Amino acid sequence: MLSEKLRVIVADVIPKELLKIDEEKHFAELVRLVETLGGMTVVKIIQKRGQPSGKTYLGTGKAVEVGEAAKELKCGAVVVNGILKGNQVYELTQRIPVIVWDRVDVILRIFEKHASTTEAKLQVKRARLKYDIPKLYRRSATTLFERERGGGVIQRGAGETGIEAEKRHILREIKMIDAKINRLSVIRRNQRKHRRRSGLPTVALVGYTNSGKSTLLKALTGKRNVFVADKFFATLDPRLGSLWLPNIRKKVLLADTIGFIEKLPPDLIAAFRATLEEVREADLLLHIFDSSDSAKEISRKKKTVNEILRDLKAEKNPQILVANKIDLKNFHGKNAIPVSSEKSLGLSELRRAIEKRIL
Ligand SMILES: Nc1nc2c(ncn2[C@@H]2O[C@H](COP(=O)(O)OP(=O)(O)OP(=O)(O)O)[C@@H](O)[C@H]2O)c(=O)[nH]1
Ligand SMILES: [Mg+2]
Repeated sequence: MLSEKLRVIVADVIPKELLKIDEEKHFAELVRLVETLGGMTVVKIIQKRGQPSGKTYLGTGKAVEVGEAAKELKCGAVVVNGILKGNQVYELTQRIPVIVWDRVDVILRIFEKHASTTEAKLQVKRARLKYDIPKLYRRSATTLFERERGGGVIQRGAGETGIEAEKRHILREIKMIDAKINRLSVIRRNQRKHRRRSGLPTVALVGYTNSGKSTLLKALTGKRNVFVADKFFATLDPRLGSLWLPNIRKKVLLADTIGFIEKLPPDLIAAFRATLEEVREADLLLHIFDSSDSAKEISRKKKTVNEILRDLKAEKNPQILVANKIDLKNFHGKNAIPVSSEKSLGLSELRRAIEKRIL
């Protein structure tokens, strides 16, 4: 077989007022997410309408059209760039004969694929369970519907009791996972306390996914076993490295974190709270961005990162902006320290900036 890649149609609803829209740019991030998952985007479909349909997200007719295109082009999945409600998933699957995912489904699947440590796996499992609860009713309704069509006599009441039982079971499972995550976060907290007692300040690397946080950690600390990849969410089990600051003769700890992305649901962030406590407690944040992005992308991503920092109650922590990947494109911004983590450019300037803020 030549390729076993999942063929995907990506779709979105855009307000009518946006007259010209560059499809390539609009879908660039979702296409990368699909790619990270091992799929390939075959068609990009944009529907212009005031707002997504409450019933089917895409308009009803458009949904049928997308379903037909999926069949014709042998696609195995349709991915919607927004966040679908339970009933919208149900209504869409009535019209589209292949898998229907939303943006969060894709992100969760990438997380599931990349999680390697016990803690990361638990966090992802929790996020998945939480995300699936609102979809339970409709999913069960689908099964009911199919069974009814098959001629079986199903009492609706019985089905709903089943759904309640399933929901209770999931909530119990989440509780168990929380207990395990809590045990692990107690260990982390103790490690942090111990570090604090030893007087080592912590600097946390934050930023949009794929901006080069892990590469910068490697470049600054020389740490070898840090995973770097041209993938979204390469890091789910962040490492710590130590950084020697020669001018102030001090050692600081540098903490990598998971990457942020737009429309990351609060539950997903909450699932990673144990890992992200590091960010809130850091003495200094290095906010890394990819300076080879367009100005518009840079500001969109910075805004997303700052919003997530606010969610994490870390928006007031001192922050240094770091413009990474300057080897790809000249960077002229004034408020950021230009570096190339890959080519080791600008690192002494960055070290000096850290020294000034740590003193
Ligand atoms: N050209 C260039 N590429 C870079 C630079 N820094 C990182 N990269 C590349 O950017 C990609 C992402 O780098 P990572 O360090 O894994 O990014 P990250 O921010 O840790 O990403 P996540 O953990 O997925 O959130 C990799 O392919 C790196 O090789 C740089 O300074 N210049
Ligand atoms: Mg990383």
